Amino acid sequence: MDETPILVERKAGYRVVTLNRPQRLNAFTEAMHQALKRALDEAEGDPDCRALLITGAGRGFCAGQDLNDRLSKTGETPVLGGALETYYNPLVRKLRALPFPVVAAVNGVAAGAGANIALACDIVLAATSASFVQAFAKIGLVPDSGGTWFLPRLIGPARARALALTGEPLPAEKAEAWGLIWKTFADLELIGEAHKLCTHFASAPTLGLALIKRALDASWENDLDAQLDLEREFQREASLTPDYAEGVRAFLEKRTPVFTGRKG
Ligand code: T3D
Repeated sequence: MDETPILVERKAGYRVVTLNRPQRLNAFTEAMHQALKRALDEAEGDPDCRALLITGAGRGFCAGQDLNDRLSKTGETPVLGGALETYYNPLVRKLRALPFPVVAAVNGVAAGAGANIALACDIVLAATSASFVQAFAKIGLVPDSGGTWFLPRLIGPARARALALTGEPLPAEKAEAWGLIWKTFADLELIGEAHKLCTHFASAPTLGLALIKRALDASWENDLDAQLDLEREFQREASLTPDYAEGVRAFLEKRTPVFTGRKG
């Protein structure tokens, strides 16, 4: 089952990463973490990769940590923290920092760290049958992988608290209505819509999009003055890219711009 816990497909201008342990709803093992890290590093190192699509194999997106790895043969549970430091936290940081858009296509249940890893992606699309479950409280844990940070910011403190404290599943359409995710699609349409979005990003002004990601992330910590200063600096940087020149020229010439996503 674990021979290829992560599948990578190269498309024109983007890559598709599929979490691939369907019998366990794509729950994370160490091998899966290591394979995912390799896949993300390789995508980042590929100048032709201008977007990433993350989805799950089978009927689920990801059920978080594989709990089989958290019970020894003698019935003992481990002291946690190490896997967050080694795997989950670097994964969330990497998803936020990748210099191109990351689209999650949540094809089914996303639970525990699986839910919060989806929320760490730039744009979250979900199948109408999918749900988001902060399963941690049900086993005596605390939402991790950024859950305690993303939830209150995306849906406000009241909803964040209730979801985290009860572990109640949030159906995809309600998640969309609450602003937790971008859009839901009929199950059979989800993956096609996710590919459409990544195809769009594959010919977008990638360096500008990377600056947008950084600016929005920085805004959580900045006051308005600091954010205005940051926008000035990022706008200066964006204006030095060939894609900005191309965007302006194409607009004035009333044609579709051809963006390279490159510095020169
Ligand atoms: O280092 C650290 O450990 C800290 C990091 C923590 C990160 C975390 O993610 S902690 C939270 C771990 N995840 C969970 O607690 C979720 C557990 N799963 C569920 O609550 C349910 O499976 C779901 C709500 C996700 C889906 O329910 P349902 O009814 O659709 O499916 P199911 O029948 O429960 O699951 C299908 C199979 O997947 C089943 O196996 P079986 O009986 O067919 O052989 C089930 O045991 C397996 N599975 C689902 N989730 C996990 C899992 N196996 C191992 N680990 C899982 N997390």
